[in-house]
Amino acid sequence: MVSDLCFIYLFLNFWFLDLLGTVEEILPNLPEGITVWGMNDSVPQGVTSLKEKLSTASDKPVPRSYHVASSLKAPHLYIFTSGTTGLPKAAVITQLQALKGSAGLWAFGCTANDVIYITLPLYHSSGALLGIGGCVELGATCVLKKKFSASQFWNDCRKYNVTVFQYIGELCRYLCKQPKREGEKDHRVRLAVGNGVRSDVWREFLDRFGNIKMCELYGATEGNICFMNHTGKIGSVGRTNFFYKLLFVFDLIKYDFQKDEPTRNEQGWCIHVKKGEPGLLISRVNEKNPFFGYAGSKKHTEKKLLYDVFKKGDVYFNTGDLMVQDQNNFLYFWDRIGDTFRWKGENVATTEVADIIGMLDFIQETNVYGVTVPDYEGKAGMASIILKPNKSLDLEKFYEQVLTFLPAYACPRFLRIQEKMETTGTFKLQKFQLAEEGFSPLKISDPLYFMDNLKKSYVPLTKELYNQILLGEVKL
Ligand SMILES: *[C@@H]1O[C@H](CO)[C@@H](O)[C@H](O)[C@H]1NC(C)=O
Ligand SMILES: *[C@@H]1O[C@H](CO)[C@@H](O)[C@H](O)[C@H]1NC(C)=O
Ligand SMILES: *[C@@H]1O[C@H](CO)[C@@H](O)[C@H](O)[C@H]1NC(C)=O
Ligand SMILES: CC(=O)N[C@H]1CO[C@H](CO)[C@@H](O)[C@@H]1O
Repeated sequence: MVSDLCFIYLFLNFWFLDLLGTVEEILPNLPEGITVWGMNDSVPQGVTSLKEKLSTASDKPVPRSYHVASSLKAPHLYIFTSGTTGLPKAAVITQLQALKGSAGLWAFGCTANDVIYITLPLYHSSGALLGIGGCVELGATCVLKKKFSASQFWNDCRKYNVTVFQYIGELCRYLCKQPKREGEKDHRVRLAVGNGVRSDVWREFLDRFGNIKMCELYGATEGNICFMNHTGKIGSVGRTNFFYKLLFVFDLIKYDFQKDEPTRNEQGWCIHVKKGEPGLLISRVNEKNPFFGYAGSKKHTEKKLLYDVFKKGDVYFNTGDLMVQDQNNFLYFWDRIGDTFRWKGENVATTEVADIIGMLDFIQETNVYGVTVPDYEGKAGMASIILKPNKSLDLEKFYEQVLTFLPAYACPRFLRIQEKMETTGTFKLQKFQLAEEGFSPLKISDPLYFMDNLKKSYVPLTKELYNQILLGEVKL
């Protein structure tokens, strides 16, 4: 198995050729002992041709001595976690994690007869460990797409007889936003495995593309915790039971959005949330459930850990995700902590606001975040949107939509129209940069609007209006 996983690098080499120029620049400066391999007939000096080596390699099974891992805790590879906030960090993936990851598709009922379509980047754990590792483990067929394309997705599925695909974040939503076509249920896809699909999108997806079993999987690249949907319940990432409790010791704890840290009681301990209340998901770190941290910097590793949570000396991994557990122990994703902001003493879940705005027929893309307004506590909501091609912005309709479906505190005070949005490698929207840019029409060239409750609409945010807001003459 361990030797099989080496094939991951083979696949990755197809991608590597695109980046050869970048690697070439630093080749002379690489420390001794690092070998760069290229999957091509001709490779530049300093790079070893894997194709050439393969052509002379034996086709006999690999001797056992080569595929015995010396230690399950030894690093298997490093994976850069996406930089939604701050800089990317290299998470250490051990042999054990790679082995566990490769069992994911099997656990969801995939077999050697499945054809698995992977459009996710292979530099993340989902595509590389669960996807490629999973295919190798099963001996299943893998259809690799260099870059996800919403318009070609179903054609590819038909062409290659795809039975299973992997999704992440916004992929299903992009597919739902495609213009409707004839015969959309005409395919062999029976299962989709991934994470982060919102419940409204999940429903729409099933309605439109047929009876595909959607298996939500929750797990951070560097995390020591993982949930799987064991029920196919819409919106839920999984259900806890005795078995899970035994395997993964996790808790949901109260979070203080003002201070941006877990709430502690008078004794200094963290507090469990009640069922139905959002809480920060943390998981116990110990011998059985270790956390391997990030390469290089101890600081990054420390930041992900919480100490003395419920008693002196205990250690927990902070997932950074807020979850809600219902009365029947189903877990639902609520928001990322960095994404939730506080306004008028209330916590605004940006995913909820984005879902409501996304229902409007002229909206292509929505990104919700909080901006700082002088003399106001918390953050005022801003919705940055992209319009659908050939659709025009209806400000009154927008106003009506948010006011009807959202509590007053969650209605975005500002609206920004963008031509295109920067996303991280996993399609996550870059909020950090936008939040930094604030709401000043002097600095931002995109059209900006302001929620006007008297006019019952959004109005252009002029320089005059901006100044009135800063002076407190116009209240938010
Ligand atoms: C790959 O090999 C081909 C054929 O030998 C060559 O023309 C091409 O330049 C090579 N590509 C790179 C990126 O080195
Ligand atoms: C897909 O299945 C059909 C019918 O079973 C078969 O004729 C075709 O060759 C398959 N396509 C691929 C790419 O395997
Ligand atoms: C938008 O409108 C133009 C001109 O009316 C048309 O050529 C184009 O195909 C339209 N695009 C879409 C995506 O509907
Ligand atoms: C992995 C797993 O347990 N998947 C389950 C997801 O939900 C369906 C529908 O209830 C179950 O049949 C699967 O077993």
